Amino acid sequence: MARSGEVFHFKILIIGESSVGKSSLMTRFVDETFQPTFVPTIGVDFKVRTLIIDDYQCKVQIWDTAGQERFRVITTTYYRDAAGVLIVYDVTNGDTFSKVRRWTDEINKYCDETIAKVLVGNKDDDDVSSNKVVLTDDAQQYSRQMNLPFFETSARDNKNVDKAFYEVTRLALKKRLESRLIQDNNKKNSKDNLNSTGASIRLNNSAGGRKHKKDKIKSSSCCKN
Ligand SMILES: Nc1nc2c(ncn2[C@@H]2O[C@H](COP(=O)(O)OP(=O)(O)O)[C@@H](O)[C@H]2O)c(=O)[nH]1
Ligand SMILES: [Mg+2]
Repeated sequence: MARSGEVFHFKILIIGESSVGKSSLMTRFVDETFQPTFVPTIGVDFKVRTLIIDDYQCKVQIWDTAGQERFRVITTTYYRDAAGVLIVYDVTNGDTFSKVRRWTDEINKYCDETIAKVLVGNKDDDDVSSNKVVLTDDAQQYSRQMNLPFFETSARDNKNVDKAFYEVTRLALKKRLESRLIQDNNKKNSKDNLNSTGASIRLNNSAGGRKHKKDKIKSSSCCKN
């Protein structure tokens, strides 16, 4: 049962180079399906899934690009009011990893600086071995430098997909609750109020809510900082 009946709404974005699997991650997470053939994304689209995180009910709108990333003309509407973002690269394509920095800069330009971010290396399939060119260690090192939680996923094999989405939502929820706490305290102007650095919300890490039938969560390839 969700706390207080309140529903928290979050807009979560998926960005990264074309063909890294952004649409596939969204479809895997929301519809539990995977489309092996390339279907170009047409029109800005979002899908909704409700998550329960530490008893808070979170309605997550997951936005997928309309394929504009190919032309680097993602509209500001896409970024507006986003609470979280998955920055995705393809572990079998080094060029997509080298563009992660550029996508991070893009987010910093258009989004609030408090936006929750996670780094996702997709196509880390069960049989990826020799095709994998972006090594886990290198991506992990980068994610530490950038202070980003990091997940290696496979939309095809349903590996760590739930974990990545839950983590970005958990971080967004934490930020929402903290800013609310600060606002409440400012309003009350109480003596023992918490200041912006002192306010802190603790949320459990465990993923709750609807369990997907085939979700395989491999913690070994999830590397949170
Ligand atoms: N092997 C493998 N292929 C994937 C995976 N995720 C997506 N793909 C394939 O990669 C291609 C591009 O995926 P898509 O989701 O359209 O990428 P987008 O352009 O970033 O939205 C499609 O052919 C997908 O079937 C994955 O985890 N493993
Ligand atoms: Mg797409």
